[in-house]
Amino acid sequence: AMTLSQNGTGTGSGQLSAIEEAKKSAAIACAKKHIPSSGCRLGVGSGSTVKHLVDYLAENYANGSINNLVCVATSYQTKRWLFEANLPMSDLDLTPELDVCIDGADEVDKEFNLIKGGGGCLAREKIVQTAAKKFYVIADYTKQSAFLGEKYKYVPIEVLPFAAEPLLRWLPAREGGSAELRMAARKCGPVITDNNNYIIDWHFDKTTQHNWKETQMRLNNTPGVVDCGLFVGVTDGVFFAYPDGSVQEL
Ligand code: ABF
Repeated sequence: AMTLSQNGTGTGSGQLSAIEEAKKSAAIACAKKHIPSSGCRLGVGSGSTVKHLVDYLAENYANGSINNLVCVATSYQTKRWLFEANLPMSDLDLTPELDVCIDGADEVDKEFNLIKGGGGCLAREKIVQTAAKKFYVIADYTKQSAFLGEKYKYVPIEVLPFAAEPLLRWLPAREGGSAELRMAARKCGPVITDNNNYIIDWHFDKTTQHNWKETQMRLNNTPGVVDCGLFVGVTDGVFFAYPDGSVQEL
């Protein structure tokens, strides 16, 4: 476990909020444990928690404590961060096998099943995760739950634009709940993913029990669905960080 200062609650004067401190300590604890100091082919996830991982890598690559590193990004944003941090990058064409992948999540249950894609990245994340021998999740305490859906309300689904309208009808008709096309922040049009697709947020029925493994298989078997934000049975370990600065590796 790691300890951080307890006063990281202000957002002004360069201080991180408690939640950002937690994200940062989860990222650092995971990196220290699972990124070898030399020769790692690393899948780098997406989102604000992963940004702290990129900062840690930047510092430790620049000072030589990590060397022979090669990073494969799971999103355009992560690619930009890696580029700006002067970190060596590859892609799955050149580096189709990765040693480790580290990513964030929106919700993590007791069995390490995940809901991802709240930030719009999920299909590339699942490809990079599958290409890696080991997959670790970094998260702050707000993401920890007993079962998927305890806190999070929907499953993001990346879909081909051609199939969006029928899928908005098929999904709730078959799976219950309701489905919504995710719109861009200022609502002039749909969110466009890194793969030029749309996202449908499927708001599942919270009163019924879901077998997420089977749901994932059904969703991914539906014409027009590229992938969904359910990551079931693929996580090797989770690093949760708490407001008191401690990190728990599960
Ligand atoms: C991406 O970023 C998504 O799959 C997941 O929804 C999200 C987690 O982001 P954050 O760390 O900002 O909460 O990995």
